Amino acid sequence: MQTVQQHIIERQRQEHPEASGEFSWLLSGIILATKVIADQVRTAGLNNLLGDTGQVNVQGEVVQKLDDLANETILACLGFRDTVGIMVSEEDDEPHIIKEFDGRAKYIVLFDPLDGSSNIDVNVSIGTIFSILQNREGVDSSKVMDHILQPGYRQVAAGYVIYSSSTVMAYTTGDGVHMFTLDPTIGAFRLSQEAITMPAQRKMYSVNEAYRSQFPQGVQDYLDWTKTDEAGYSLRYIGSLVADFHRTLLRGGVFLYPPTKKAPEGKLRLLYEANPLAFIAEQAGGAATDGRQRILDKVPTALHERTPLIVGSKEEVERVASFWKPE
Ligand code: P6P
Repeated sequence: MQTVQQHIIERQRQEHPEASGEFSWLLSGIILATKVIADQVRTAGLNNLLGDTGQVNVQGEVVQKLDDLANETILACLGFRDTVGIMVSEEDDEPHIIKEFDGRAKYIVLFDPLDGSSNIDVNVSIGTIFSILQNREGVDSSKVMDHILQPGYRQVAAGYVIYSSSTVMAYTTGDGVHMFTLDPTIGAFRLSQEAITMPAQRKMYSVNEAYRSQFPQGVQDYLDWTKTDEAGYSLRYIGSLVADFHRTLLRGGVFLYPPTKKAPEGKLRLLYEANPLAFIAEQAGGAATDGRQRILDKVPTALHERTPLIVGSKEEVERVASFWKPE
């Protein structure tokens, strides 16, 4: 049996012997938070935690009670990890400045505390997504946005936790993708799959086709092709990003959230949704683009900016690109 903490320390020892354990200390804060969230999600129906708070967040979305709880849980579990300088949450307009960057505090944690929360009340799988950057050498701590708005290829780690029939964590630090299942009898995430590779192709696409008429013509052409006898694709769409991505990571296929007339830059957020999932996808041998460029090469210009997202098996992402070449 290997827990995620042991795995992280072991990999750090092998891959980054110079690491002083600060990074694994940070990750253990995230692990603690997601164990608490898993318990809150599992018992929400019993503790009057379903439904919304009546508030609307910076995204213009109604805040579910569990969104708030998950957000506060992560802020509390990480706020006292002296290696964290800044935290960025999907739920909060502004970054949380925890402390000045110094020799020890050098990490920026960006997260969507509970993605897909509109599905909570109907017991559909939901998830936490996180991305970790390091502060930029030589840039003053006061230049907060300069430290945050880094392209995704600079991430030092990324991961997600899916709260479903079981609670599963996947993470990467750039040395492959590793997956752990929460063992409720001991309260620890135990290694379930190491060095996961995404199948290079699979005849499965995942998109909300209700918006089809709003998609760029090239995307509509791709969707028409998938329905031909020659193509023979099937469609799976859960409407919860972490669940749709988790299936794509393990079984292959392609997930698309293209631009629509209502959301010309797509609906999903670059910093704490597309970037971490793109890092994981590439580390598993997959690919992620916004239709024009690699997600991880995009230079962010705003904290909550959105991006179109095409992510999944390399060949499937390339096949979408063969139909849709945005001008
Ligand atoms: P639509 C959930 O609200 C979410 O942010 C993602 O989890 C999911 O992939 C997407 O929105 C679903 O959006 O427009 O298909 O309902």
